[in-house]
Amino acid sequence: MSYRIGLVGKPSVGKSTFFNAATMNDVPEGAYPFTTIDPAVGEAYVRVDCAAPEFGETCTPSTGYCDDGTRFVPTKLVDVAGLIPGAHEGKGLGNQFLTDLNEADVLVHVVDFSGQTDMEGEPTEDHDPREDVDFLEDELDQWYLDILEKGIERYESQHMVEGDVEVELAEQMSAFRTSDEEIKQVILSLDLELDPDTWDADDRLALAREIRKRTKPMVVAANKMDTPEAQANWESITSDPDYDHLSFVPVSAHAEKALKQASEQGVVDYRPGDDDFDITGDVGDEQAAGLESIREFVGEFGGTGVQQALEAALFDELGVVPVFPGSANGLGTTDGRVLPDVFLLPEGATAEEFAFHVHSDVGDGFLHAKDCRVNRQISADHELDARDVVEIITTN
Ligand SMILES: Nc1nc2c(ncn2[C@@H]2O[C@H](COP(=O)(O)OP(=O)(O)OP(=O)(O)O)[C@@H](O)[C@H]2O)c(=O)[nH]1
Ligand SMILES: [Mg+2]
Repeated sequence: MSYRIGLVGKPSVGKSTFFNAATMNDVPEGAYPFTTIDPAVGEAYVRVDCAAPEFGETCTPSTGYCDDGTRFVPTKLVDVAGLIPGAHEGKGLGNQFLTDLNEADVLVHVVDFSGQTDMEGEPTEDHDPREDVDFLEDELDQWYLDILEKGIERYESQHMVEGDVEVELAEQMSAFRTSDEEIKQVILSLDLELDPDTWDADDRLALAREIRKRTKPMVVAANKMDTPEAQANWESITSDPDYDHLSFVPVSAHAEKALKQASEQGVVDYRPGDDDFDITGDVGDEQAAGLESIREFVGEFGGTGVQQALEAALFDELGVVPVFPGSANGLGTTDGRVLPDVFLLPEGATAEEFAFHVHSDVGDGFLHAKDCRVNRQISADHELDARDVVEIITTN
């Protein structure tokens, strides 16, 4: 199972810079709106503490890599075109963009916290990033509402009598990968009846918003935190109770990119996500000064925030559980590899579901599973925890 993290936000906030820093790609970046038109997909990584050292072993990853006890597990990252107010009515690049978003399991909303770009992504001063945070939520809600209204219309025109409204709505919203059971739960959780005739405009919007929150969880990447303006906005927004419902990660995409580039040049030793690095090669005065200010930044904020934002999205918001397939005789597998894989499983995945993720044959032949750390048998419906090392015992 591979997850897609979508980078969203208005133009010129630094989505492509973030994307390039995370994936070491080279898509165009620019201080003008709509630099990006076609979405780019790349491979980024999320960190998981490797389990091999606990077994006195060294791992041999088959995908991604391991750096000094930290596994870097590949995941897909998508850089989409900038979104402006009215996109659901076709403004800017409009609906195309929203369609690209459909494919994302979780969103990182990149916001220019420096306040130096307006709603259209043009240069300005003293713009309040709150407006950006609000507009993206509103825009997504309107998009969901449009689709919800279509479902209601269809329900009303086809059935006319009371019926399973949630089935019709789930079908209309199938692109968001929601089920009729989930829609029903949302309707009831808002104290609404299972009859759209009784829903007023506010009810419909509340419903759209709730379905959106569940199907497109997101974190806010407060970008350009290397500027004093952004740091001031950070103080005021993260202490504003109106924004308690969101989680914010302080980010400098510039800093991450500079460190990755210096690392490629072989002049710094930097492990992505770390809050410090070593200068290992000859750097000129200018680069040395730049690196020292980055050192100050990562020390203060606990990293550049790029890794942290990706991991907050996947692990905290989406609830993805990383699991190592292990085996009883040490951790070696038949071809001599040690802990070659880390599987990213959906929240609440059981031992048996894990077996199906490994391979359908493994799932079909499932007998029981074993927690390799404590050498104890676990049952098919046991829910797995992050970093479990699990061996599957099959009939074949
Ligand atoms: N100070 C600072 N500037 C940044 C940072 N990240 C990006 N920028 C600048 O912001 C501008 C826009 O960056 P892009 O990455 O092209 O922004 P985008 O969100 O992809 O823009 P569109 O493709 O037009 O939607 C560029 O001039 C970047 O150099 C950062 O962390 N700090
Ligand atoms: Mg871009």
